[in-house]
Amino acid sequence: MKIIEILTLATVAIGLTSCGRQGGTSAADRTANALASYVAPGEKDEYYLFYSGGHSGQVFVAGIPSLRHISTIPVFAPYPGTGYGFDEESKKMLGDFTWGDVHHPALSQTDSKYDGRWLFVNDNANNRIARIDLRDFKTHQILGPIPNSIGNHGSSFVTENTEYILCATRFSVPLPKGRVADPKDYEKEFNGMVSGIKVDPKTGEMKVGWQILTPPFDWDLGSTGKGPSSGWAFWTSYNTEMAHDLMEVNSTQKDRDLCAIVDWRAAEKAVADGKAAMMDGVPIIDPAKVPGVLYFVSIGKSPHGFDTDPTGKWVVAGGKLQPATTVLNFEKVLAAVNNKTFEGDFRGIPILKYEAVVEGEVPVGLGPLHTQFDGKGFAYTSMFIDSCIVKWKLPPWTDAEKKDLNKAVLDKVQTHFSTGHLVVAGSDTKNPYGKWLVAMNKLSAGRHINVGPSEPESSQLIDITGNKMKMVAESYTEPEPHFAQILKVSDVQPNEIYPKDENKNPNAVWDKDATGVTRTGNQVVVKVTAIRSRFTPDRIDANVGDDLIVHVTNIEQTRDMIHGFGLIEQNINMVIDPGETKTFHIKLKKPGVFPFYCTNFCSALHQEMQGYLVVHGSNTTTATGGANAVSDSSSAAK
Ligand code: RUQ
Ligand code: CUA
Repeated sequence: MKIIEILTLATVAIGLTSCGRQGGTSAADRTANALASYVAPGEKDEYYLFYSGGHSGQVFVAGIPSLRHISTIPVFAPYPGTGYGFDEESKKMLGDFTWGDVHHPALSQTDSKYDGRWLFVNDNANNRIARIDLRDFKTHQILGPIPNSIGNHGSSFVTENTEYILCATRFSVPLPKGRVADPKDYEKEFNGMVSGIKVDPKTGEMKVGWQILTPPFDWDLGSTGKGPSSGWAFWTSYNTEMAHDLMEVNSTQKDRDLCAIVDWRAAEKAVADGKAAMMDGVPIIDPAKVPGVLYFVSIGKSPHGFDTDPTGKWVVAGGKLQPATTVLNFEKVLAAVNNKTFEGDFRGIPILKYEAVVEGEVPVGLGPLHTQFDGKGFAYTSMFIDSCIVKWKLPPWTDAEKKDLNKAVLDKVQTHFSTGHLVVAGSDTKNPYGKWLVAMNKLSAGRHINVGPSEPESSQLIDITGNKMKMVAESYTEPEPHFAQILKVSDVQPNEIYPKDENKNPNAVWDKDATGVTRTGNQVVVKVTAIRSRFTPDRIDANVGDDLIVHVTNIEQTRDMIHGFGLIEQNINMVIDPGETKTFHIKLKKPGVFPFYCTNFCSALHQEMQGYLVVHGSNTTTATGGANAVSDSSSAAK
């Protein structure tokens, strides 16, 4: 049977595949599970779950253990709920794009532990990386499209001290971007890329540091090293065949795919030593000419995840189409690098001898994708085809286990259904919190009330404190969670307001006397204050053809005293937090009286928080009524 038929059948057969125990539904289990995930009214969750919103372009924040959705952080798409994409600053960040495809959130780290500063997310679609600041849970920077990089999927992987966000391309194209070649000449003309995005340690500001040119494989998921693998990074690939059409068949021909092992410190040094050539403003390293930057290792059957354990010694690949995970021993990888234990090369890049670096292949079942770790020597792998999570033991293995690695497989719990990513709390740090695992499932197959043809995605919460895993709760989300990060609530201290003395916006105004309307030629600048329950000024006069720039400062200093600024029929919707200043800019195209109002219910007199934009049809601000209508065509035409 063809691989793809197996995959399709497996999807159809969901629920029929056996994955060990069924979720407990006895009365005692129901009570225990409910208590484990219940957060009583007035109580709070212990952890944040930041999960990617996929092609919604957003990040969702839920609480653990309740799995309740708490807020949405818009990143790559406008979001009227927070006014994102309407004010000048966020519009500028979004640029010409109104969507992105968020896959893998990564919390910033110091010494391989979460430092509670930033959350980085990648955009698979438009080759970008964004930084969310955990002081206000808002997007503060969008970098990209990254030059020389197409399909920013193998991303965003943070290094031990957030020196870099490392990214690898899913797609390959002729480089530099804009060059056209026939896809039939794929092998010769197309290239992939690994990018090192440098992060400013103080501000979190990102910029493209350097890139490593690669063959046109489709790089897939990866991770960064720590401990013995400090300074290294890993990616699988699924198209070593270098196919460019009929991918599901042509890219699954080989039994093994070449995966990347990158010494990013060597890449950094190569650039410092002048060994890179510039392309589109970025130093590019050709790894065939700069030995020691890139190595390959061949891993079974279209591998997907490539995850480093908390000690940094074990790196685990999930082979989508082989029923096992492959465990590499990084100490052996280093020995193979140093002793040049290679089994050949591909385009001048050494291929590490598989037998010299592998510790074992663990027969976890069908469709292993991603692996997470609890820091106690156990690994948890998501199984797409088998629809379950498998718990297994990391090396060192006993002799009996080594002889039969089935013995290292300890437990399976069924998921519903076809789990993609999973996350164990803190798995990518050197000290995981453990305790909870969330399975992010691709299909929910009617386990919820019917909402029509499209079903929500499901997430399931699994208690991993005991020998046996225990599923305790499930919830549904908007499209579409890929990876997630779990952060202990006590490990971050978000601001409650924007303090007045920290507002450095030159257009902020804090009292009535500073507000007002200034006209310079065709430009009308308005400075507005918002406080319960009025805008000052509450009347703005301007003319058709004017550039209207409005700065609104919310002068409240009380948490959650938020005001909105909705301007009718002008597609303007700002939301201004306490102490914040936001700006919109529009060209006035039609005459009329346009009410503006507060969109965020702020007080008993919220409804009264309104005003008028009067757009006169001529250049005289005194024009009114019918005269306005009459003079409209002439002034609008200019
Ligand atoms: S990939 S289901 Cu976009 Cu994260 Cu593995
Ligand atoms: Cu301000 Cu409602």
